[in-house]
Amino acid sequence: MMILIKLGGSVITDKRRYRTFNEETVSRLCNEIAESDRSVLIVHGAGSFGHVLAKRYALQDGLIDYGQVAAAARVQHDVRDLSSKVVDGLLKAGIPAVSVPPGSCFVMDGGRLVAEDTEAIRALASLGIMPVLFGDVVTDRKKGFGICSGDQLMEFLGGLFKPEKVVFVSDVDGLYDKDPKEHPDAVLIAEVTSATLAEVESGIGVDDVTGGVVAKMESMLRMSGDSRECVLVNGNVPGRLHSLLVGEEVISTTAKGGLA
Ligand code: ATP
Ligand code: IP8
Repeated sequence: MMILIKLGGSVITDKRRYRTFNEETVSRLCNEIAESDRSVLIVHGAGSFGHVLAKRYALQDGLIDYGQVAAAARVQHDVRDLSSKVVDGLLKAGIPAVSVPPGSCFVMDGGRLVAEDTEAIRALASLGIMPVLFGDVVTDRKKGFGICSGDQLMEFLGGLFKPEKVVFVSDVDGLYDKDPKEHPDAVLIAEVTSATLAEVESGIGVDDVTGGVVAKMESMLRMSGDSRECVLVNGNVPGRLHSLLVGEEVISTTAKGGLA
């Protein structure tokens, strides 16, 4: 019985300011995960360690000019740095974990993740050492390089480990009909389906090269296809992730019914 969790870049960093790590929040979330006593696998987003420079140098478009190469290397360095901070939080909470950089072990093909060799990841997990993957710059057979999001990695790990529950942790209570940070009258949607997603407006308040909350919901709907519980929850509210992990009802959005 495993739970797959993505710690979103909006909760582990301040997405508006380059390389700003939310250390206290990460440490609290790692403790909430450890105290839930559930078997979990964690992925994390890049937040301001990835999106700020990726957007400035259009890294999501692939190699267009050699001016991007130094930025691609810099972003890889920055997201590895972020990942070691997250893993530090997990180790301090008593969870054995190791950072596994997707850009060093996978490739992409026209934006699609190609992860042929999964032996090391599976072996680490079966030893009880959690492999922690994260949104990264990954080389691409067609585009030179591209951005592999934490959400793409969630779908890949969902296929590999078949978790019974999938949790996306962000800095909002769930999916709203429009961006709650720009519209105080936004209404929270407790349950989202392919049909209701069409009516959602996504704000573009901060730099984000991987499609924002609508792309996240599409990933969640795809993962919910085989009636798996797939939930978006606010990690900035102390105790909420813990409550969700131990099976209590919490304010959140659940994706249902697959992506049409
Ligand atoms: P990252 O991709 O860096 O890992 P994340 O997984 O935390 O980040 P985001 O892609 O930043 O998630 O999506 C969450 C953000 O989406 C929130 O901070 C919120 O302001 C914004 N947002 C825009 N439109 C909506 C909406 N309709 N409902 C909920 N959040 C929205
Ligand atoms: O934060 C994006 O991954 P995400 C990765 O999960 C980079 O969307 C490097 C911008």
